[in-house]
Amino acid sequence: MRFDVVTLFPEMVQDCAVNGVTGRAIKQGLVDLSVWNPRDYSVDRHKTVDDRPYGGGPGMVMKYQPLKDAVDQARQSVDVKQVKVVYLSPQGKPIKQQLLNECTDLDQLILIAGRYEGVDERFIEDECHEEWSLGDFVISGGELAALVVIDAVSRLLPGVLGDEESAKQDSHMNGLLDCPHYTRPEVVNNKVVPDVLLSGNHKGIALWRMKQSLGRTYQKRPDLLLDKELTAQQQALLEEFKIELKCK
Ligand code: 4GY
Repeated sequence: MRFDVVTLFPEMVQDCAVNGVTGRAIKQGLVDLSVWNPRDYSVDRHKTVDDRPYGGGPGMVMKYQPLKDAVDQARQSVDVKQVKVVYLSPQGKPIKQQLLNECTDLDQLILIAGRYEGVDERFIEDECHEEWSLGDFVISGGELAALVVIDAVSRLLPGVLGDEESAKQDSHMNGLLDCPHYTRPEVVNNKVVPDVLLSGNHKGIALWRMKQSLGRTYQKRPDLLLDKELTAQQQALLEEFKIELKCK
């Protein structure tokens, strides 16, 4: 899969993406990353990419033309079928695991990282298929949001994670929060590791983990349980968790 980021800070994106899981995916040839700087497509002698907002007010707005030409180059640099252009902003659709899962079918995902007060609305309307948000807060530019999307989608691609660290086990892949994890030593601050995890009983461990996932979701993110169908076994595990909670 190929990612293209349109950004005034191409080094920020490249320097970050060469590390960790994304870096390994790129080295393995499972992911391609290209960056496109609108400044390289500015046509005036000052290489202008922004201008004052119509109607007045503080800050600057990214101009349509340098952005449009940068996206066109990104599109024309490969001949593939499934292409999506996404603008990242707090006005976008909140990013959920499901949305990212659907991206794994794409050949090319073009991410637009805005700066200043944002980009000319006509660019969003006419050149972007979708607008996505990390959440209800503001960061200084779309680069970090683009990196989040690249990381989250890359780790879903076949071969990127080893069998050991498989994405299938991740929190949210099943619509639930992750279970607690423990490693050595067996006692920390007088707290012992839950017995079942030391038992070697794999069936028992799997059931305990599912119960914890359900219980933590119920306690920390009850909203996630509203749009989820639990199996009869899961309902029973959650009831057990609630009873144990009352006993504490
Ligand atoms: N939240 N989710 C977000 C953001 C700020 C474009 C410059 C967010 O995705 N991006 O806060 N982006 C950018 C938006 C103009 C500031």
